[in-house]
Amino acid sequence: MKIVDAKVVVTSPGRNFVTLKLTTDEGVTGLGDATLNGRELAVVGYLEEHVVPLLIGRDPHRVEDTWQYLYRGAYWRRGPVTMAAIAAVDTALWDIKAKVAGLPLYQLLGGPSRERLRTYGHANGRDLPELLDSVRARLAEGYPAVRIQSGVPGLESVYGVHVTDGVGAPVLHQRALPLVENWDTDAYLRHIPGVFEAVRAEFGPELPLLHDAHHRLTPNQAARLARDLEAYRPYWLEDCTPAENQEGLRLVRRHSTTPLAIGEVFNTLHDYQALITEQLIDYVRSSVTHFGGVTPLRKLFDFAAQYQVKGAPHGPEDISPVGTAAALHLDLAAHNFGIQEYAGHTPLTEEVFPHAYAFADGHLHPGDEPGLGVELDEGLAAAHPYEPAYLPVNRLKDGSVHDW
Ligand code: KDG
Ligand code: MG
Repeated sequence: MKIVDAKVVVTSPGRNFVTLKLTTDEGVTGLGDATLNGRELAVVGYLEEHVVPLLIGRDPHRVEDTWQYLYRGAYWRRGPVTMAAIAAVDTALWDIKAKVAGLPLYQLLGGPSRERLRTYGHANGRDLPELLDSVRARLAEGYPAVRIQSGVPGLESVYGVHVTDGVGAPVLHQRALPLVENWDTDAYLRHIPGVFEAVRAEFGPELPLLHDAHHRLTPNQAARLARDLEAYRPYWLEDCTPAENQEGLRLVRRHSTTPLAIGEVFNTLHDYQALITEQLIDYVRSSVTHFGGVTPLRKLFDFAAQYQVKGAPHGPEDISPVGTAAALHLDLAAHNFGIQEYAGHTPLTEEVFPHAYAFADGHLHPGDEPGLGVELDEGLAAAHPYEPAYLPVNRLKDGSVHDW
């Protein structure tokens, strides 16, 4: 079997998605997600100019060899653009292999280790009443666990607290120029423990509560927050320090038993080496889409398992249904799966990417279609072309740029 066509499709059914579609000489197709939020066209260029010419004529069954060829063969390895491009190829090859086998991908990864996948949803509020309403809405939708993000008095906007354009669409990720948010770490650190206290008082001790600090704290500030939240037993504190500063997690760990999750911006297993072997974290957060594909994410899960660290793939709206499905197949098969973030997609996105995976009773299942179980409606995708979009940037009160 040979790859005879490789096409990159960019579409914006509410937000931008980049999809690689491979076709074989036997007419089997495979899809891979290459979406890098806010830098989408860089991955399109990498794929179209440098990867597609290497794929034509290759045997699609050589998944591991193709991964090594693209990773080691380029000499310039790692980085989000490279790894999103390689991820799309790897995912599309697994899709083809599983379709040819006539099996859902999770069967090729070892078969199911569980019946269904526990998820968490997002609750956001500009203030406490709005946040409590948002938690109620997630619980009504069936979510068994909820990430809580709250506005901070004195700040106009805070990570995760979506502003809308008046017709209900979140504008955070769809703007010609980046939205500028403001930030004050002291105000945030004073406010968040009270938010946890209020949510616990309203919903009781059993509801798993998660929180994302989105890389905004120094190790010392993160240690304080982790310690201050301990009494409310968070399920996890995510990205408490900037991802580059991995040594910082040692300080946080020394001061608190609050579980720590990190890694949505990591690209390779090497980024996790010290964090896992020193047991500084509890959950690895990488997605198939930004980690180079199913092949390396499976290796990360296996490595993490030796240290009782669990896999909890990143699942925001900017991972396409193709990337979502790929994660779900791995989650179902891996013994050390923890929880799957699931933000869902707009109805139009669901139409562009019809899929076999299903969300019911707060749990996901990848479905039993051969391959990933996701299609791409290319006609509908073409009707919703790329729109320039950036993530927000963050500034402190003195005007200097801070982590977003
Ligand atoms: O593109 C950036 C988003 O994926 C990120 O802000 C979402 O932190 C995130 C999460 O945990 O879902
Ligand atoms: Mg996050």
